[in-house]
Amino acid sequence: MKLMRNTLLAAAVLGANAFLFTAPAHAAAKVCKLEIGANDLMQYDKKELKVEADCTSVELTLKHTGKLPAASMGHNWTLVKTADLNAVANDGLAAGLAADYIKAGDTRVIAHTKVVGGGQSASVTFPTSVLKAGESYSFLCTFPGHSALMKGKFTFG
Ligand SMILES: [Cu+2]
Repeated sequence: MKLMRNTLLAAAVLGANAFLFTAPAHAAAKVCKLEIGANDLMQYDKKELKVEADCTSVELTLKHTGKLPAASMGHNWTLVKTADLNAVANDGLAAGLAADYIKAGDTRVIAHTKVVGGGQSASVTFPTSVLKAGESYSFLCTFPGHSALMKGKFTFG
């Protein structure tokens, strides 16, 4: 019995060493790219975005496929915990276009793009180390009045 336990332990140690040898930390970096469109009808073209657990960072690109300017139909992409969605949207109202309708120093905002108008794109990159598997996340547009329609589910893990 003792011999069997030692054998299992040796196998576990060998397994761990093999993993360390074949997967150095710098080679494990994986940037996962996401794209989402937004239009002049105050809509995103996706209701859900998913990031796999092995992604080390996310590069999201928002494309405004409409024609209207940012001042009247601007869109951003903002990532929050679902529980913070309404509060972040409400606090963003007063922040104004120059601040991308994001309250200054809002720590509930995990990541966001700037506000873009028709024909424009914006990207944001963030590490997945700021996300927790099992947490409920949502994305939204914080342009005044838009989050009623412009929101969706963001899943990690
Ligand atoms: Cu919008």
